[in-house]
Amino acid sequence: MSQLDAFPITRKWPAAHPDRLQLYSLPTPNGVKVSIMLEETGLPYEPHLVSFDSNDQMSPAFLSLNPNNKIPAILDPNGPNGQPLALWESGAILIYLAGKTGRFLPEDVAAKYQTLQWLMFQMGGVGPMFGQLGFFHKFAGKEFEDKRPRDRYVNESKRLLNVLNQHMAGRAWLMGDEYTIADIATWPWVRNLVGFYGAGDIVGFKDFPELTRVLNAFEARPAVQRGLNIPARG
Ligand SMILES: N[C@@H](CCC(=O)N[C@@H](CS)C(=O)NCC(=O)O)C(=O)O
Repeated sequence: MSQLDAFPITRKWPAAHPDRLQLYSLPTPNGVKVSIMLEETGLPYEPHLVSFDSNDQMSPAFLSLNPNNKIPAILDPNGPNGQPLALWESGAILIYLAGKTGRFLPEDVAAKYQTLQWLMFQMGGVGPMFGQLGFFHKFAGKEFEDKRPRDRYVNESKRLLNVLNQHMAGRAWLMGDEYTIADIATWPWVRNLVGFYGAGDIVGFKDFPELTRVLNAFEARPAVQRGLNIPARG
């Protein structure tokens, strides 16, 4: 018996290593934030694939941990006070893992809150807006005759990209020289916009040279390359 047996999610996704942090995810732009963070920190963990093909995110086992039916989610057997901690929302998970490992969130108080500012900018702006653009540009919304919703998200995505592009001039990472959880949250979404969504032309990505530069640097990190494919798709 392990402490994790009390969590119904472990019945659908049994923990082979109950002493390790359990990750329930899929390599989407939100999912890879956490696998990249785990790879960057070297924390031992066990990844479990939540397949959208079989609607795993709607299963009672998954909903028992995250009632919001979205990946990523984690279950840490060694949470605060030695108790297991279940957590969802990628931004909260990144902050938690940064606190647990002392990595990728500056100690300096001002720099810490500025990192959280950029993290919130990703969570509240970049992710939701790019996601909507993906719907109207690549998925079901593509067929809609009325192009105004698509155009709204194109314009908003361009605006966000411009904010990022201006900020990145003369900086290696969002916080300057220091690579942080804000980068781990943001660059997978920029990558997804031009890659998987194929929206580079429609947002004029070539007009944002700083973003291409930083995205290349992000993708060159070995931990990022590993994290982008975790959990492996079945
Ligand atoms: N704000 C959430 C968003 C998570 C999210 O949207 N996850 C998507 C994949 S990228 C998902 O699980 N979609 C499944 C569904 O909506 O059924 C986070 O950052 O964790």
